[in-house]
Amino acid sequence: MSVQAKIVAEGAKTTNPKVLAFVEEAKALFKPDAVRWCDGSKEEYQELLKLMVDCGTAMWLNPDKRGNSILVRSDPADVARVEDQTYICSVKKEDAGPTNNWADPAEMKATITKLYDGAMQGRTMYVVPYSMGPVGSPIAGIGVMVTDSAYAVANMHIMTRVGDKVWKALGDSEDFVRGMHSVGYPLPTPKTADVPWPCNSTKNISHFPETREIWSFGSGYGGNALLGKKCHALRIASVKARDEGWMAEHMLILKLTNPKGEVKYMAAAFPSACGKTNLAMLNPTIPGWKAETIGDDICWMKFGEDGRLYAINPETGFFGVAPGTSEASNLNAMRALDENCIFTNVGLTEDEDVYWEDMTKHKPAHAIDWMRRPWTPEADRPAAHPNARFTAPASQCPVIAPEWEDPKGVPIDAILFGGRRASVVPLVTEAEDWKQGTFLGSIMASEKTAAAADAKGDIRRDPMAMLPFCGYHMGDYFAHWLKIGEKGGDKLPKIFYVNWFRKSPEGKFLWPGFAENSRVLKWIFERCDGTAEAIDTPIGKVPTEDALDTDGLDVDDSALKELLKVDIDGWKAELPLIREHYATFGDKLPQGLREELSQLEKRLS
Ligand code: GTP
Ligand code: SPV
Ligand code: MN
Repeated sequence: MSVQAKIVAEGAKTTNPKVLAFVEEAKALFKPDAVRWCDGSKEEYQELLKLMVDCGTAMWLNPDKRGNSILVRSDPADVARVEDQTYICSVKKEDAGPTNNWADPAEMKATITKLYDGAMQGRTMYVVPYSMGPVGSPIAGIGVMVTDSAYAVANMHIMTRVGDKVWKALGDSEDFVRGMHSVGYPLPTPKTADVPWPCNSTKNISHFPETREIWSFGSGYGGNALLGKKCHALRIASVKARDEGWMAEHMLILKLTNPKGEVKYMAAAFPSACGKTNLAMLNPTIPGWKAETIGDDICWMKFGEDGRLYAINPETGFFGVAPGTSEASNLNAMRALDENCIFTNVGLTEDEDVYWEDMTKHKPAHAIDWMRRPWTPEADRPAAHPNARFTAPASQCPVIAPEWEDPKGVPIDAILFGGRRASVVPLVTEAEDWKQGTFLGSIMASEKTAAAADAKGDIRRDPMAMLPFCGYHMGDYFAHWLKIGEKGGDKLPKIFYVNWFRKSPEGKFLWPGFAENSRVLKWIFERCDGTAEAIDTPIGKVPTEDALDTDGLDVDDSALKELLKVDIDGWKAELPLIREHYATFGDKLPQGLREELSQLEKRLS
């Protein structure tokens, strides 16, 4: 028996017939050596870490530097989400839309069934009951995941609420997402050697939105394998949200308190690796203002009895981008990383601590890079993979808001959209209303990042930061946004478009970003109260030069002018690109957005 199969099998922890049938089906397919029903306990988590260390998947970090934390190095070919091998298998092709890879559900299941056949031989199949959101919250949702990856289970322990309380909350209900995951590296005989990071060169991340199922194969990494995260909380949940009249979005949630003690809650959608974790944890640079974290990646919102949108963070941890995280850029994230963390694909220092690019002022003289090779600062390659990640319990964040687990959620006052745009898009713009805000979200674009396994660099449209995560036709998704707008009326959050990434002709960022983004948040806060000044422009309202608090800010006047400037020619040049983008949605593009585009055209001419 392999080391993986040494964890003792136990009996089922629920009598829910749908769950039992699902686990039996998975067992028959995967043919694992053992089945382990996970209880979500601390002991179980420690057992998983130890198992990973014993198998060579992980190593303990120096306990004096990173208590109870491990370093995991993945296969170099398994370091990010695989968007080209991610599918939405709706019954009708048009329901997946032009932004998703589509496959017929029956055909795809036949294909994956072949891959799944015996895929867990020599391994343990873990059964993981989890809740996205506080257990029992009216906004939360339940999933059951089976997997052969101890790494995935340990991460799910940090990222979601796993345990017997989930079976209790589920009862005999059928309302849960069924997730199957295998790394696709069976150990058919006791002699077959395992590898530190088992995975398969064939990868397939398939979603069946109508039946609320996820079938994932071949990858152990992040969004491909932690099924509660992007697969469930966004792709499947976005479909469920459309069906039931709520919203599942790729947004951070933060609480902002002004010097008078007044509070506003903001949600912000930025594409992957574009600053959600950083904004969610910022320390404002303006005296008297306080920011606290509710969530850093995903936001589920439902209408409350008062007609406002209430949001929860469905997760309990941060699966954050490591490179660039430092005490200077994000002190609160660094403090959350002091202990009880999983580090993936970062560098290792001589004293067995972690290292990644821009983590410390001084680079270590020697390290081991994420591919286990000796590394020095002179090396022409980074110590950490650009998409290296930390998994940290949200409760360890020093500025986590006391209400972050409130089952009611928090009422959202403002929604921010943003992306990496070197030109054209100003520092901040306020939409006239929800409809124009939806328009701005729908035309969002960003430079590509390392969070997806393809080329970096050029610009791609990423509506509402949901391009890789919307589980249905993007045109229908826009229509759903407009429908929410009609339902919510004047109780809805105000919508803003921000851009921290505008550059000078020499290619330098014009805006210092990070903690200084609090100045923009302050303006947004005051716009929600109707106090701060704004001027109307063809693309929406922008701050007057005095309205943006720049006391003590180290940005020269010409840069500020450039940041707030509405570049009419730039926007005019953008129009044909927006039309091209819109054309891809065919007649599913809502009339309301067509109207917004033609109004923008008129205002610009
Ligand atoms: P996902 O976890 O992939 O969804 O990413 P995220 O949106 O949470 O991005 P994150 O906050 O981890 O930021 C990714 C990178 O963007 C970091 O390495 C930072 O260097 C950079 N970044 C974040 N905020 C700012 C900012 O205000 N200005 C600039 N210039 N860079 C920023
Ligand atoms: C993202 O890519 O948006 C992430 C990381 O937050 S992953 O979990 O891989 O999706
Ligand atoms: Mn994300």
